[in-house]
Amino acid sequence: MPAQLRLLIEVVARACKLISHTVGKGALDNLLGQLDIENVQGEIQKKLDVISNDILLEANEWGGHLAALASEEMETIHLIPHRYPKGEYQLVYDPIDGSSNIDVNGIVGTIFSVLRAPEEASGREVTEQDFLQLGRNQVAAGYAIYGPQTVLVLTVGTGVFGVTLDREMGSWMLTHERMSIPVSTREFAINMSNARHWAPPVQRYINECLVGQTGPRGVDFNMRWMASMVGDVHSNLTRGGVFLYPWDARHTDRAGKLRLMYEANPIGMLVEQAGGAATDGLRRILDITPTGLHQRVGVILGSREEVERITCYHREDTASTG
Ligand code: FDP
Repeated sequence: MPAQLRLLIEVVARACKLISHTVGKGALDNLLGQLDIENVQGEIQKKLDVISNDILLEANEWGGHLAALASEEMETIHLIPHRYPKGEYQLVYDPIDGSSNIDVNGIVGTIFSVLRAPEEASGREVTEQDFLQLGRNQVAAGYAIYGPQTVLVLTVGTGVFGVTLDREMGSWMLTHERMSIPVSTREFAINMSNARHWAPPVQRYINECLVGQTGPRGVDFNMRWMASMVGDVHSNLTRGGVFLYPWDARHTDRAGKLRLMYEANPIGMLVEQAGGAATDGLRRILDITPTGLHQRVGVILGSREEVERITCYHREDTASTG
């Protein structure tokens, strides 16, 4: 692994350790609740969103491994200041995924994606355009999940592994080698309260799961919804499952809720590296050409057989409606 990439991952892991510690303090350090400010997506920022964003920013600025960073919480990219050495990578992250869980002591996480700065940018400052690369070009991706245990799950394109934070020792221990998503599953994760707004292929799939043994699938399904993508995806990576946050008819102006660059792409890379699949219903997530840093996308990912089935339902629907 290139030295700068190794350093980048070490720095991100160290920052995640600090975020884990901070999340664990909660009300003790007056860290719950929201601020009176909105991020670029018009969402009210929680205190921990802002603190965690700054932790990752400050940890990564000066090490000489990055050319620039971008985050859910910042409108545009952050260039490494001239006083620090510049590196060849670009980091994109969601500092706290599942923010609505913060105040209820539920699962939250940090998601990150690593891109290489384009060669043509070597003699100049990188631009926002330089970040708009296909997900399949990511050189590394990962998440940290802050639950009963803090686990960092990582890929550099050669499989997926996880390290658990030993809180007493302050060190990461390799605990999950070669993580893989079972090809088949009988478990789905979706916010059922949005059912009436989904497109017909998603309604068809979930309805078939719900009727269980008596329906066309002939088996009963189980459901999970942790309201944190990292939590549900960690469950997929641990025991299989399919996670959906699909397009819905309330927002005809946007392709989905989740963000391509710092949610769907890194999780898509991890899921594929673990033997699963990730699509937006029709296209492989990692093949979607980004048009903006904060672009949204429909997401269907996890156990391969189920993702292929849902994608097939979308294709059939598109073929029949033209
Ligand atoms: P959140 O908005 O709370 O940060 O990233 C978006 C996300 O959480 C996912 O982690 C989660 O799966 C989903 O949105 C939760 O959305 P709902 O509140 O609509 O269920």
